[in-house]
Amino acid sequence: MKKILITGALGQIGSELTCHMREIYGLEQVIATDIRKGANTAVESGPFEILDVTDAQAMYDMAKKHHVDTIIHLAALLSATAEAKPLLAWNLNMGGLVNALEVSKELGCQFFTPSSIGAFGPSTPKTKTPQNTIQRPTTMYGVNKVSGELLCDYYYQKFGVDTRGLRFPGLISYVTPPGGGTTDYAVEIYYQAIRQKAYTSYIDKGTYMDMMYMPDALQAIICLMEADPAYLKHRNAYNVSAMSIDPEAIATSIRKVIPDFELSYQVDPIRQSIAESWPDSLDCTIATEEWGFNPLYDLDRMTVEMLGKLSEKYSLVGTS
Ligand code: VAH
Repeated sequence: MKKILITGALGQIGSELTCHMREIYGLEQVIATDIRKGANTAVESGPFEILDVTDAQAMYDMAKKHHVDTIIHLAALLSATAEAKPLLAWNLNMGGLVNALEVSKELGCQFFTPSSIGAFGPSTPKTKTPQNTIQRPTTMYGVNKVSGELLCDYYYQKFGVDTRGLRFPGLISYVTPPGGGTTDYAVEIYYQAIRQKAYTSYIDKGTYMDMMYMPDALQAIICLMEADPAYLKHRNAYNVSAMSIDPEAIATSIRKVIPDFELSYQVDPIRQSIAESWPDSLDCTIATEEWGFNPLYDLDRMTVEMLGKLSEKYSLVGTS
């Protein structure tokens, strides 16, 4: 029986992955942890503990106490916050990762942590970015993600830790908004669409980035972690994505549900420059070949569900 510890369980991925894994493996089989407690289904639906991932001993003691055999390490600062606080980002993103890898090595845990399209940089081929290509990111977040990919490979090759990872695109969900990301606009636009039928984007028209609806991201994590390791030639940092879109594409999709939705722009130069350093579209064929990656949501299907769920959530039923 799996016993899973999730760090960063109150974040955008963690809050949904915790509940998803509890449905699959059992409520008591998933220990949710985060730096602080909050009103969240991840806290209320099963075991929750406060954990600072920069405290190596605390992480080891908690994993041992709960007889954990799987660590899902999500605690990290995202790209925009990391760019504003680079040293804090290095200490948290890399310090937390090393601690989680060391605990996995000591206790023989299977290990997952996400990488990102942020692991690529301006010299990376921007269209249909290959699985194996140039990785010279120009952001602290990107440096963290490339370093993390290499560190996870090292712990597998040197110590035999069963490390696995995905290069996530921007993730879109209606449960827990992201914080401090460059792709957050693609979530905010849906919230503003149901509230005001208008949104002012900080990312410019024509700025394409990879995106994916959260249910596809959760399924990708489960599929990868359950995959036969004999087929995992790449193991860490698989390219995964469901769509390559810009703000105009999302607005066009929203107008199929809310015809009078209006999109305007007030570009944030910092997050715009981060976005421009990332690929426009990933090549995800390796993930499909090695473990069956197969996203189910395209832009319009995601839009219909996002607007419907957010309208229910904010009891605006029938307004969109
Ligand atoms: C960010 N949402 O914007 C994250 C993600 C691909 C982007 O890593 O920083």
